[in-house]
Amino acid sequence: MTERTLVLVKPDGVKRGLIGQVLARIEAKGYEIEKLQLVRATKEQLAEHYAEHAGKPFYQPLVDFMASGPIAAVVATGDGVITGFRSLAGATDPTTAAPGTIRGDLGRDWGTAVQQNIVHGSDSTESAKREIAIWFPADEG
Ligand code: DAT
Ligand code: MG
Repeated sequence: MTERTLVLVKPDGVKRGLIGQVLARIEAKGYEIEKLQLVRATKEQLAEHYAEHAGKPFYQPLVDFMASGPIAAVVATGDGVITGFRSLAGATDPTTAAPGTIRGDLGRDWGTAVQQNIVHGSDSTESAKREIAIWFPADEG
């Protein structure tokens, strides 16, 4: 089924010049880039985006990190792109993410800052819809 997902290239990925590599992997897999924008996240956007993690010990460092520099926000579309992109991204912690994945191949400096894992990808149809509306408020679906 054709789906849409929200991908973010996080501030570490943008700083390290990895936007192109992330987009290339999405495109090489056969997904389409439907929308793409470089943004500075507002506090409100981050609070909404990471609402499920509010109150967890890593929440504040995560939000601070996400506000530390520009983010590339992407809507990608394709057959099964929601789980498909998460499989391209790899495990949350880049020290255990498999080689061949974005986090496994490109991640570094872990342990103290697992939140620096280059990309975000929506984890369900509901999350994708909710998250696309946060980063592309004018999106009509
Ligand atoms: P994912 O990004 O793989 O969907 P998640 O939704 O569980 O992972 O967490 C969101 C982000 O929060 C994740 O990309 C990195 C950070 N994070 C998650 N668990 C963490 C932990 N135990 N310590 C530090 N940061 C964490
Ligand atoms: Mg998540």
